[in-house]
Amino acid sequence: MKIIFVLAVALFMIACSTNNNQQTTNLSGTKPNIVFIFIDDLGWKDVGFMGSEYYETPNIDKLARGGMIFSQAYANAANCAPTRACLLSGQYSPRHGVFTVGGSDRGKSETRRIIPVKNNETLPLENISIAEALKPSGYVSAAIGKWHVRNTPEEQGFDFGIERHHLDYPYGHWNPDSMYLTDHLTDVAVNFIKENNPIESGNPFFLYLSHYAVHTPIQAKNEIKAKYKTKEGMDCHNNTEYAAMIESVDESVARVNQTLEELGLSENTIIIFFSDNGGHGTFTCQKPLRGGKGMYYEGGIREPMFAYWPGKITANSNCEEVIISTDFYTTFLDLAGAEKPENYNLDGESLVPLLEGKNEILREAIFWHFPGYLEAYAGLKEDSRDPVFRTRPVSVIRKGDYKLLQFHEEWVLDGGFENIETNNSVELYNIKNDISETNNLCNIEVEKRNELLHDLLMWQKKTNALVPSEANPEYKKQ
Ligand SMILES: [Ca+2]
Repeated sequence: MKIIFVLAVALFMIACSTNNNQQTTNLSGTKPNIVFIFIDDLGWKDVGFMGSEYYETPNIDKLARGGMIFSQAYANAANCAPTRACLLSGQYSPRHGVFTVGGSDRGKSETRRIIPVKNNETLPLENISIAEALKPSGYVSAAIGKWHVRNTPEEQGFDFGIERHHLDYPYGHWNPDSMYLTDHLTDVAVNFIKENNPIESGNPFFLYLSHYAVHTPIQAKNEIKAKYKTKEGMDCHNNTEYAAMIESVDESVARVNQTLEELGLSENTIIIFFSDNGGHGTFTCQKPLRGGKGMYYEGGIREPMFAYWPGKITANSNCEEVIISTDFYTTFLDLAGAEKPENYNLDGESLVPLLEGKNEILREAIFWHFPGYLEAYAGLKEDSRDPVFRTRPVSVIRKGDYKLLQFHEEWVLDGGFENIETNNSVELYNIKNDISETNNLCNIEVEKRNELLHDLLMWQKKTNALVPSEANPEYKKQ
């Protein structure tokens, strides 16, 4: 028994590094089919493979354990639209201006100290989407489900696009014929795979399956929900309806994988599973991470993620490298052997070396920029910085084990660097030692703070990031 345990630990410790017993496969330019399964608002702990004992995701867990689990995978933003814009464009938010959903001036004006930067709700057409970039390599692409960046998938270079309104789901997860949206999108995805079978067409496909689940409204199938009613919850994982929504996602993943297996496509297909932001504080939590959807603490931006590709990605491997959703664009180009678009900034790095089992990430840091406001959920106490907002304008850097948050209200209005020791404009955490972000090291590890702050300010300059700079005349001190 003890020997088995030691072996299991040894397998788990591969941690993106080469397994000596296995020949490393070169994956660049192999043109696999790419299936990107994108869940909406699914929190870091909302699946079995990340440790939930309440939510049941046996099919997701099976694929996760059959591939590589990423434990420090980040979304580019803490809410829906900006993460999608970054993922589809391969660029950080300052380059396309999609910072948030709707207006950046959420909440009451009298509670906002500073004028936020105006949000752009449209991913500009001149942006070269990942579908456009894959096209020269022969890829047929489909965007099925939530889009959220204006224009249409077709206008952004997808061969096929379909979302909720085409399928007649005007108000939520059910349509007037009592069809469940997660199932419906899965039907469309399965049909797309069958109709674009690369064995027949000769062209690989890119399937961007973007579920509306598990975003509000929280609506589940009764027959699944019934099971959770008798199951004991754990901590903040105890909402039967939310759990049943997650299980429907699990069924979707199973059906997509089963289709690939039946058509004999598995060995030429990479499946990536990811979510766009943290779980909604009303229905779930991501403990031990701090916060949830809408915050730039770990719970708002860290995502459950795996990559599965039988025979190519080592099973039971776990990758602790820090990665971010802008990396997918670059990764897919690498897998496709596609050229980077000319005169176009790409902010991500290819994850292919990690998938091959090598510890190779060249960049030193990743960044976020959120120059707006997101109001707190009514009546909900979360571990945000203040009770009124989930986040106020903030920029963030993660470098090595450290993470620094720069809060623009205090930075601009309370003296910036000059008063940094007292103005509460900066928070610094050692994420490795303090995953819950409880111990602010701003005035303790001063050298580290200044290093990260310098890098963050340089990055803002490099990306022409618009930062809030003007006091709000309507603000009233609370
Ligand atoms: Ca979302």
